[in-house]
Amino acid sequence: MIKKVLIANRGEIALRILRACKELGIRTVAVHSRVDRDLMHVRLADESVCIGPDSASDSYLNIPAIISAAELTDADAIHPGYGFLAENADFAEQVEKSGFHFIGPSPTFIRLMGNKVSAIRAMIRAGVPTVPGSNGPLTEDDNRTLQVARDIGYPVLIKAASGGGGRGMQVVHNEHALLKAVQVTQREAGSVFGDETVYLEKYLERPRHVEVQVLADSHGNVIHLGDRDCSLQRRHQKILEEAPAPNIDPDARQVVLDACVKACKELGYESAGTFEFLYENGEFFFIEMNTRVQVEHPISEMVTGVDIVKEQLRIASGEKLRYRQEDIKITGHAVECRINAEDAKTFIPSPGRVERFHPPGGNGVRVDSHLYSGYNVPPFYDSMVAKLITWGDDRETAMARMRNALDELVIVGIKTNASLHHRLVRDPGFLNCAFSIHYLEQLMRE
Ligand code: MV4
Repeated sequence: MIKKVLIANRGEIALRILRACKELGIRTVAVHSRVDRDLMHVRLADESVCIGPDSASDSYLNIPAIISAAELTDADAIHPGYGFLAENADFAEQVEKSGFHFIGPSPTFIRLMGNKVSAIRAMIRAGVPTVPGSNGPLTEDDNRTLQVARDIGYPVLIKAASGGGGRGMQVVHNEHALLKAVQVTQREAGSVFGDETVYLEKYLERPRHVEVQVLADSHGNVIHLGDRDCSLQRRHQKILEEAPAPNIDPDARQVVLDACVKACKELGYESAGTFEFLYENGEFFFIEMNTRVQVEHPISEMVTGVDIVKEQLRIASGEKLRYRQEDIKITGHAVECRINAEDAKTFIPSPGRVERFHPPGGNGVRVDSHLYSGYNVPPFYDSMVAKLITWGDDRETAMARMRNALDELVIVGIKTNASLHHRLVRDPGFLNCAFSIHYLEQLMRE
């Protein structure tokens, strides 16, 4: 069993990982930037190491500093959390070459999924439904590019193979615009990602974003923990998520859940992972796979009772999964609101001192946050400061509890987007599940 974990992250997820380690009797090392010395998890960790100045590139992205800290403290494993180095295959490789466990899948697998073209090809081979498209890079052969687009029909979307998360994409509505757009996207991809490879897909105009959570151990055992709807987003930043995804065709759901499990087995996946799909007119289309624990993992924990981070730690220790698929029952409904330190209308970040913090409570309420009264939110990192998560027997109860939780929440001293959530959880279109990935941005425009 892993005895000591270095937590290569900050904020709420560092605290979440620390709590899981403590429950399992694993010792913890916090690494932090200079400004982050007062973080909650730094105080609670068995040991802490300052790995650099405030800027993330000098600290949480500083691979040699993190590996040195692991050597200095004699850690066995490194948990990357999400963001920062979590999906950096070179980091995972260096962690392993230095003799530590990387808590996540192999560097090879991270690389396979990091390239969206190789990810899609792997999923096609494994029988996961993908978006109709080029199923590979666009070539120099313009006639072939034109033909692929003609075959799938306009509008089409050009995507960078090294993109993902919304960067490096362009919609094309007709044949006249295609080749120019391909060229522009290639140039952009080359300068932003250092890789000009682009591919093409049918552009789905009003899909929902539905993802499937999986857990896979090093013995070939794989389970899914159901799905989540993450459609409510702005500029590719998720704002509110719920599990299970509401109003999904039950047959299509069962097929896609089984396909994800089968794909993990065939591809030899290990650790927690997420398959991202677009869902439109009762059909699922794979777009990307995330090889990390995600921000929204708690809602899957709430409806399954499985502790995803503890399972990640156990899997990295070589243990077998403690659940078979039959053991997993999706019970009730969960929703998560991401509370960001930002202006609710302009989205301008609002760092500063939190004069007063009062988290909500009660039956079915979970708060994942590193905030405390007197904490100073630094301006250097992501603005998310808390996740409010509620559970109920059904979607209505979970939403009613979220309305209460938002009413109880007190954060004084910084601006937050809580009022946006307050509005969302009363919005008739949202409550009736009449939404797509464009819903929130449309609502903001009105
Ligand atoms: C798409 C799409 C429509 N059609 N692919 C955006 C981020 C990246 N993960 C994939 N994205 C999209 N791919 C096809 N073929 C629309 C999006 C998209 C989106 C996807 C998920 C969540 C939010 C989104 C917001 C805008 C566009």
